[in-house]
Amino acid sequence: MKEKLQALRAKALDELSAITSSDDLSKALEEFKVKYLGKKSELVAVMKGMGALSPEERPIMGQLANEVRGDIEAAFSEAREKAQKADLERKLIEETIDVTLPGKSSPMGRPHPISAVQTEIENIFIGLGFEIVDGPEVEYDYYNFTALNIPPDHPARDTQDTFYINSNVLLRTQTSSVQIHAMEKKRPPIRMISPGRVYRSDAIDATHSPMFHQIEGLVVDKGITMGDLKGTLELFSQNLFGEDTKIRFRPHHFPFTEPSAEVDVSCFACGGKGCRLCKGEGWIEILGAGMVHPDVLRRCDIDPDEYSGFAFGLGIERVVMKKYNIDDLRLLYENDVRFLSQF
Ligand code: 2U9
Repeated sequence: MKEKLQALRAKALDELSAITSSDDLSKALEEFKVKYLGKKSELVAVMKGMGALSPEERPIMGQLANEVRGDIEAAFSEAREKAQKADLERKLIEETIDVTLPGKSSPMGRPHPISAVQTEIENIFIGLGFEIVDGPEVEYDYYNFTALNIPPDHPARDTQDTFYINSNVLLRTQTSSVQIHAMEKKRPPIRMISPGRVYRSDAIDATHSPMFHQIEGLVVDKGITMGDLKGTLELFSQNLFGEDTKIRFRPHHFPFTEPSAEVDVSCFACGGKGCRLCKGEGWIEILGAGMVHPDVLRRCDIDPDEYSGFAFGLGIERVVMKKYNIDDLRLLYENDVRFLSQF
C-alpha cells in the first residue's frame, strides 16, 4: 500500500505539471481535481481499503495517505493560483484601454436648410409680435379655396392643380386655410404667420415639386394700411437678407387680396447691380402680398368697414435656393448628406 500511495502521488504531480502547459487550463484543472481529489478518486479507494490492514499498519498508512492527499492538494492549489494569475495577466494585456487614443467622433447633425430658413423667418416675425399658427394639411375645399374668393369654377383652381381626397376634401395648396380658421375663431387684432407643407399636383423638376413649404402672414386690425404691409415686409427682408436690402412692389392679381402685388428684394449677391443670381435684374422675386379682400373678411364675420388687413406669402424653398445659390430644387429632397452638410 505504501508503494501504491507513493506511486499515486508521483503520477498526480507529474500529470499536474503537464497540465500547467495545457491550453484549456481551468477545464484540465477541474478534471484533475475530480480524478485525484474527488469522492471517486483512486486515493479515496486506497483509503477505503485500509480497514483490511493490521492495527499497527493502519495509523502509518493513514498518515501517509493524508500526506499524499496534502501534497496533491497543495500542488493543485499552487497550480490553480498560477493559472488564475496568468489568466488575469493575459486579460490585463488584452483589455488594456489606451486612454490617450483619440475618441470615435459621432458626426453632428444639423437642421435641414428648409427647416433652418423656416426657423429664421419664424424668429423674425416673432420679434415683430406675430404668433405662429399650425393647421391641418388635409383641408376642406371651402377653407382652401371658397373662403379665399376662389369659387368652384374659378380659373385660379386650375393654376393650383390640386390633390383631391374626395369632392370636398383635399391636400391644402396654400397655408391661407389656417388663417381662415384663425379669423373664424379669433377677433382682431390678429398678427400671425402659418408655416407648413403645401401640395400641388405638379411634376417634379428643377423648380417644381408636388410638395413644398410656405409661410403666409396675416395682420387684421383697425386702420391697417398698405404702408403697414410695406414697412413689415421691408423690416422682414432686411432681417433676412441684410440691412441694406430694399423692396419693390409690382402690381399683381390674387383673388384673396385687393390690391395685390408681387414683391421683389434687391439682390443680396450684387446689391442691385445685376448678376447671375438675379439674372441681371438687380431684383429677386420673393413674396406675394396685398390687402385682404373685404369679402374674405366678411366671410369670417369680420366687418371690413371697421377692420382691414394685409397678407403675404412666400415659398421657403425659393428663399433657400436663392440664399444658398442652389439651382435644382430636387437636391433639397434627396437627403444626400454630402449635399446637406454644406449648409
Ligand atoms: C388670408 C387672406 C389672404 C396670402 C398671400 C400670397 C399673396 C402669395 C405665394 C407666394 C409663393 C404662394 O408659395 S407661393 O406659391 N403666395 O403670393 N399669399 S397674399 O394671402 C392671404 C392669406 C390669408 C386670410
